[in-house]
Amino acid sequence: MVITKKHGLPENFLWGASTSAYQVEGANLSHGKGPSVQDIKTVPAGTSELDVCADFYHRYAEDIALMAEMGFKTFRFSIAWSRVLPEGTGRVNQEGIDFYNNVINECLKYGIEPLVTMFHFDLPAALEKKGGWSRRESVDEFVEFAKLLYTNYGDRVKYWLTINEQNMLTLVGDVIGTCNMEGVTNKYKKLYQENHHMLLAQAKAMKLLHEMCPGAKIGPAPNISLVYPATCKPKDVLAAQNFNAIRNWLYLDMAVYGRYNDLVWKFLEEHDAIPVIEAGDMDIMAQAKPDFIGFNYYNTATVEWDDSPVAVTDSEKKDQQSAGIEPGVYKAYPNPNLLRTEFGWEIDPDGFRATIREMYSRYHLPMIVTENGLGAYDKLTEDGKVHDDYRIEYLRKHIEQIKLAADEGAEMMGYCPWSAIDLVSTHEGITKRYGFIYVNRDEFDMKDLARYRKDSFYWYKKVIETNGEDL
Ligand code: BGP
Repeated sequence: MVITKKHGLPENFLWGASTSAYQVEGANLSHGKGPSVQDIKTVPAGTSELDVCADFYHRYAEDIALMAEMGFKTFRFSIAWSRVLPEGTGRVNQEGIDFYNNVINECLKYGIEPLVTMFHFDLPAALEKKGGWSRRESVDEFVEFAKLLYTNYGDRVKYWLTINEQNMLTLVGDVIGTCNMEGVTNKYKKLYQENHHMLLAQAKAMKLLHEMCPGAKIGPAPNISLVYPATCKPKDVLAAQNFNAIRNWLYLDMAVYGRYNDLVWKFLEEHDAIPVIEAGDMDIMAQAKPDFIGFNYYNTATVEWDDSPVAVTDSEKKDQQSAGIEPGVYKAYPNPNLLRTEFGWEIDPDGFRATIREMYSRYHLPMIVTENGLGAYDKLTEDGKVHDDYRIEYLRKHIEQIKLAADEGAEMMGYCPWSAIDLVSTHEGITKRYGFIYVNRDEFDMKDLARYRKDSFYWYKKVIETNGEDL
């Protein structure tokens, strides 16, 4: 038998870009939408409220037309749970249902496949007030939400993502405004119980989609960054394996194989944090199968072994891309070989390929990049231009690595950088811009919110036209 392997990017590669509801829509407390955890958090100092964002709620048609002009094959956006279910469960807000119907139909009008994230950091506040993901009921609440989405949109949406960056919700939820640690004595116990409920909710949602919408495809969307050891000291290698397990593999081992990662299990035992697992949970996890893996990649992480006593706390500013410190397990190490963005995030295109290789050899599933990109203080010139050559450079180098990984055999389905259009960052305001489309507003001055095509807009259009040949 002759075995042939496909190489390179497929003809139907899904070029596009991403957004999330609470970061782009605005209208956060109007048109029947209930508040989410993002609307009740204290916004970080120096950043604005979420009532306007990029005003996508009112300008989606104009924005999707611009995406079509770039040649998008897909558009990844999320559905705000509390826009369709203002209290998280029960009463449906028809206006919210209609809004996403309009967004989906607008995409399809241009032949753009909607890639829908079901949950992106915005748990309904009504559910959070009852205890959020720490309650067992949260599993059924998510399934109710999933069923509502499949019922309303399943006839047209073929690609679904369950939970955006569940690993970051667990590791740095305090930074992205999704978790409240008040009065909690054992943070691990709380976080990993919530994590178990999310994993189960995800598994049930994957199974349900396959039952309700045969032919539709679904996958998880964690933030995956390969972890390097700081040196070739064997202990540093162990530390890197620890953090790889805790940051990355726990989530994908569960989504794909339905089992807890052994190193993480041991870590949880040592922290008295084994979650309550009910009879049948693990069967459901094992039966649920993703069709592909969606993943966000910004850069790699580097760690060293840490021998400090448990009392040492993490003094480093922690966010999605920083490893922080887990005493006796790993400690962040600034990689001296990498450049950084204006916001201090390391830039590592080779690490992108290394991450893809590792994921493919572990899981052998098709992969779609659901985020990747560079946040910067872009400047609009007098004549309405944005010369974001630094972004083009970043994206070009990362796409080169996807192509190399695909040549090596990895099945790459698509690429959706962050973000389609400027939107509000998780904790650093809207002037940390990522989009191909500039939104004319500042942090507190809403100006006219007009849209401008950045240089990267024209560049990406050409990349899509040539299926990645002309970078
Ligand atoms: C990811 C999130 C996005 C997004 C992006 C950029 O972790 O999924 O929602 O915001 O990071 O991060 P930031 O907004 O912090 O710059």
